[in-house]
Amino acid sequence: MFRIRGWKAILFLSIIAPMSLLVAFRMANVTPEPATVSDTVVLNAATWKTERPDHNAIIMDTVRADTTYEHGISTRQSVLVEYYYSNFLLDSDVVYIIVNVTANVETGFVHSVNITFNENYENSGVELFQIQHWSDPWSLFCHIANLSIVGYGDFTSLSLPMGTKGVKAFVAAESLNQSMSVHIDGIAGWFLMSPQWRTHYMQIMTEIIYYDGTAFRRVLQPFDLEIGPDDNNDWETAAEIHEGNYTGLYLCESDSVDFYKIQVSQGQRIRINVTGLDYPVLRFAVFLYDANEEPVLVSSEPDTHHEIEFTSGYTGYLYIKIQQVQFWGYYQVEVSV
Ligand SMILES: [Ca+2]
Ligand SMILES: [Ca+2]
Repeated sequence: MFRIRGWKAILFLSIIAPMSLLVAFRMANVTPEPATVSDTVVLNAATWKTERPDHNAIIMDTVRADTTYEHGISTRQSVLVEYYYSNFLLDSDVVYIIVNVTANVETGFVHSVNITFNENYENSGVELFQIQHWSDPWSLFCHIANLSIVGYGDFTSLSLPMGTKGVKAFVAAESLNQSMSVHIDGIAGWFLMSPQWRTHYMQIMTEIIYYDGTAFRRVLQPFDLEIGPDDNNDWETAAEIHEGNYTGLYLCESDSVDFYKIQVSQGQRIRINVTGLDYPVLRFAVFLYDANEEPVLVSSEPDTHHEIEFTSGYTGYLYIKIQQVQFWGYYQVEVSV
């Protein structure tokens, strides 16, 4: 099971060895726990969904959740889903994520910031990448301002081993000197530990506790992430789309067709842009069919981008088949009417 090769072994050992020394480490001089938190606000979940690739892929999707001075606090928060590594460490597919939290209060101070990673699939795990350096101002991989890390757990620190559902990792940070402005960002590796066909749901929850001058308050921001294979491989399962932009779509040898359908009216003009991302360079063809599965427009020359304009001669569903021809990778579909 512990099959680690080459430079990956160095990477892995550089993480796990120092971390075992730091389990349950707590810093002194931290702000005491608030006696009571008088109010909790749960902000709308920021959601992200993408097809699970079967090769290494650059994803680089930012899931943003910003609020501007709600209940005396302004937050800028994001989750950047960076890379997908297929069959990487521990023979697992790994998704690398950067969690980024900034909070400013109008009066009072920020008390603490907690970040929790939750998943109900028991075999997976989360590794807080180089957590021992998160408080280091010279770290390349994380940035922290006016906060000190007072606790953490993940599977490499053995405090949250794989094989249990629920919390996969957490970071607890408290503000230094009752700061009005704090920031933390760092990298987490999401070890899926599952076959490629499995869909995963991860919730990253950030919790900011602050004092607004009269009481302690709490603001929670969920980030709901989903990664799994598609199920739109034929006419019956075509995914319905509308005017707009669709991202996180993927084609490869083992998932060589994706079907979509869109409601059209007679005489309606539709523009469909299908664009492969820069890397890896997927080459594909696009076919439009009417509701009787008769082809109405074919853009069959394998390419990384197809721009199609179509005026419908009927009212009903228009079907779009995207066919992988060469290589693999993500693409996006933009529909304008
Ligand atoms: Ca697909
Ligand atoms: Ca498909």
